[in-house]
Amino acid sequence: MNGAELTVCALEAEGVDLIFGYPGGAIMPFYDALLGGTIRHILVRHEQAAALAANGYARASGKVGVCVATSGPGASNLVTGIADAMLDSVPMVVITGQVSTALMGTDAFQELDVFGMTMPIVKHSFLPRRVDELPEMMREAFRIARSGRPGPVLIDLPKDVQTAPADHLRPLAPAHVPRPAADDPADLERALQLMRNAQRPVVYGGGGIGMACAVGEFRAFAEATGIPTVLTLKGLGALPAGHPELLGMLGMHGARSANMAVQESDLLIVVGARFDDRATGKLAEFAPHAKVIHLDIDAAELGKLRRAEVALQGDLGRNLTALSAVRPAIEPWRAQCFERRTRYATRYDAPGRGVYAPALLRKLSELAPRDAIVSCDVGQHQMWVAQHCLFNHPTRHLSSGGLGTMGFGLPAGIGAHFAEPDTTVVVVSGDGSFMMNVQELATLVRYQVPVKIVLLDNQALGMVRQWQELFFARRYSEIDLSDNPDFAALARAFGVPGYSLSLREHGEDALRQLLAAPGPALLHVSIDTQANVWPLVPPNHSNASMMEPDTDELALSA
Ligand SMILES: Cc1ncc(C[n+]2csc(CCOP(=O)(O)OP(=O)(O)O)c2C)c(N)n1
Repeated sequence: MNGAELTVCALEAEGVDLIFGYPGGAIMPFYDALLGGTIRHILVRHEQAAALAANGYARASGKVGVCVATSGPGASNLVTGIADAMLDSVPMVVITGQVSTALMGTDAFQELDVFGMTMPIVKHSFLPRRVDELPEMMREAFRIARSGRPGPVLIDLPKDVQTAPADHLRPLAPAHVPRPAADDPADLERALQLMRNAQRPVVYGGGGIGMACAVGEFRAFAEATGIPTVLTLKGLGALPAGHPELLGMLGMHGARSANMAVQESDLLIVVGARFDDRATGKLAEFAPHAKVIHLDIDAAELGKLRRAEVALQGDLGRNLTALSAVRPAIEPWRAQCFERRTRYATRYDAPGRGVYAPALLRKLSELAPRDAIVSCDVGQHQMWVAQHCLFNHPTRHLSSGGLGTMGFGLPAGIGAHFAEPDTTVVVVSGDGSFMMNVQELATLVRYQVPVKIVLLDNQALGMVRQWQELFFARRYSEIDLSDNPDFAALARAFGVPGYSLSLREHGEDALRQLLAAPGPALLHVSIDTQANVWPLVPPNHSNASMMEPDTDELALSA
């Protein structure tokens, strides 16, 4: 056995049965070792897609996603996918080949300091110099990736470490990650006291709920306390769509009733969320009257952007269960919140015969199985997915929230399929984003991955166009994509059935046809080139100042 074979055995010992990657010189011993093992390797067509597929796999399954690339350009192509995992707290182990230790620092062929390059975007990194370091290092890499606040861990494997004899070594059993304790009863009692005294409490739930596997406890908490709840982009699904306590998403493109409730609240119970600026708007004016109870596993988040009256760092599920003991007497507040939810509910009866993207996405969500996974790209369509698709669990909604990575949707959707081969996976993309990882159509075909793609084509970098319209006096700069290829024909050229849709009245049939396709399929949808996402809180404004289509933009910027 050599170091590479030992590495493969260590992956197997960690329960890894699938990895995404792309080979090259410095990682060849590892690829050779794969031939003798049980791990299935998915060959993507660009390393960025390997990192994003591992990322999507981890988001959908909760398991650690693994990707592999060679040194130099292979490693640098992974960077965006690693950063994406870091900003969205996704557990990943990233293995890169490195030149032999004797050549390191000599500008050898395909030598890049990936350890240094990725330092700010990983939870931890390893660069073993001796084969003896491998067993402990592999176990630590997986422990770190999945413990506490999850994140990506890099293993940069020099070629001579991969080829070194390792017969005297064995992989270690996976590390046990103990569940954190609940918090101090005195802190919990202070939180309960704040809840008892609150007149206008709101729960603000984020991605941490899903990652802590605390969805059940969160739902029980919402039902026991009856506190109106808003969710972040990454928290969507923590309460299922249509849940009686759910007001909707908060933030820049949030629901009016959700943002109004937060702004008026006198107690904010923040659960696995981090006061991201897309959620809070202008921080100084966010929930100005609210005291804060903040529950988060990461001590660095507590008090980072907003002081908390009570900070609870312990186990989310246990703390939520402890806080479920109180049901504040807040009937008038509940009635006011839920009345506004009805009053400001989305309408889908837009005029015209063209496809209205929000209505199409709502229909897609109604026609797809309840547990379908929607993986989206970045831009207007991403916000429409968050606003109009119906999510029943956070793992059903794959969206690049922190980094906003165009090109995320298709590879993450591929990863999700491999995590749950029997689940319907839909990729919703834009004409700009789709081109960033379009080569992965070849991966769909090679593995017959039955991902369904809905490509919303507005012939523009729509979200940038919208901002130029609203905040740069319609001075449009480099957003035109009217020379797009024929996407349905492009899909067919790869071997993926491609259809087109441009009339609203054909929308339902087209979606049914797409969902019924036995393998991968793409629906190219022409939408209004001027469509905007509403409502919108202008950047650096309070969430109280939501723009609607007819808002006077000058009045707002005053
Ligand atoms: C890799 C990357 N480059 C640039 C951006 C900036 N950006 C955000 S949204 C957007 C436009 C996306 O266009 P498209 O995919 O067509 O989606 P649409 O907004 O039209 O729905 C751009 C350029 C980004 N988020 N990611």
